[in-house]
Amino acid sequence: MRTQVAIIGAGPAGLMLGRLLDLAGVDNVILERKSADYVLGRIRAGVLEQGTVDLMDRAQVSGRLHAEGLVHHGTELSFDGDRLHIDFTDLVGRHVVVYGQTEVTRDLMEAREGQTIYEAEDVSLHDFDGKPFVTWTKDGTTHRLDCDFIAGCDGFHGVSRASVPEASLATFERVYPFGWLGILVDKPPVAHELIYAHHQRGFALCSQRSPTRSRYYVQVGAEEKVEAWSDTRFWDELRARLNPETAEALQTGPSIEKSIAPLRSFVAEPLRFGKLFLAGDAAHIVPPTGAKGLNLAMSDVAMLADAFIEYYGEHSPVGIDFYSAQALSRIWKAERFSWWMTSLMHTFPENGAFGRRIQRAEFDYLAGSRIAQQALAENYTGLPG
Ligand code: RFL
Ligand code: PHB
Repeated sequence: MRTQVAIIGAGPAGLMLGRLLDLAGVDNVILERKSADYVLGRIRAGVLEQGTVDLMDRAQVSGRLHAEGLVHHGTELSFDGDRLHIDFTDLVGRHVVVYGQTEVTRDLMEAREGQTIYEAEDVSLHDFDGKPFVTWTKDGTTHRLDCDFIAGCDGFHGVSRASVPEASLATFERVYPFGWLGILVDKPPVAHELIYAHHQRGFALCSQRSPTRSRYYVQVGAEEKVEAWSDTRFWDELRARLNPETAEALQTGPSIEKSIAPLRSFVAEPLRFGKLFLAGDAAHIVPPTGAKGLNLAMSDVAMLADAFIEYYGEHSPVGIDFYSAQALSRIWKAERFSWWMTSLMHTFPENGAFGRRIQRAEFDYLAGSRIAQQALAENYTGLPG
């Protein structure tokens, strides 16, 4: 088999890249290790920046997003019960849209015209400094795909970044000593907007997927096991971290999904190795506090798609040469914001009393400064590409 761009991974990054290339007439094949149902079953992000919504428009897959997505003009931060409303629209004239990553993935899967090979095992990348090709096995047979370029969109644990010789790659990482325990429940959200809550017991987040489906998170120790968290224990812990009115209004019910995600900041540099390009979680991880992971993956592939389209359309390598530097500049700003919001909102046992006072001062500064709120709103709703 032969194609122009071999895409590894059918998460949101791989599927969006494939869609943008299909629309531009650039031939591509996606290779995915899991089944389509497995990919759709992963509950992850929920908040889309305007740039991501615009990209869904460009990809002609935004019908359901506009019909069902929930426009949020602001969010609430609370610190030991003190509440602060951040009005994005008033502060920076922008908003975000709550629409699950699962739905983004479904919309892209349904629109897919090019070939996607699911359940491709042992995907291997070859000769990306010369004439690249990819091999995999399926149903006991080994297959080979020759290509001009490989796009590594296979997430943090994928094969693409792992195929790069260690000496060619610089990595920057911070692992946080905690994770988020998340629960999905078929009950209306406790509030119209998201609530990010700092509490001495730990961080909590009230999020949502629709008017009848809610997503809640609590910060837990890195060593915690999901089996130790009954629904009752989760709800009690969440209520203890919210202000009394919110805790009172919370509608609880049986969880339909429950999982723990570790928190990490990570960047690999550069994003190009000969004919291999990294995009999305394959290249970087942010802690979920700033809701940036999916949005960053989308902005990476928008840049990468444009680079490939320019290469094939205008026979110009400028875009592919510039991709790594252009994407990394945006990535590091999102890393900074996600780290900052994580530092403000979580409890860090090692910070001690001084660290807690500094967090409180940061919150009080934010509460009293429109300029500080504008900086938060500008970053949360998404910096320009
Ligand atoms: P994905 O989604 O991990 O997809 C990678 C795909 O590659 C496949 N794969 C392979 N395929 C072939 N061969 C191999 N060897 C392979 N290895 C892996 C995988 O099966 C998978 O299908 O990466 P992508 O596309 O870069 O997308 C990134 C996003 O998924 C991620 O950044 C977000 O989910 C992060 N995130 C959030 N981002 C936001 O923008 N807003 C949010 O509100 C938000 N909330 C979250 C989040 C992530 C979370 N978790 C679970 C880490 C909340 C949570 C709890
Ligand atoms: C979510 O709904 O899953 C979500 C929302 C906002 C975040 C992280 C996760 O910052």
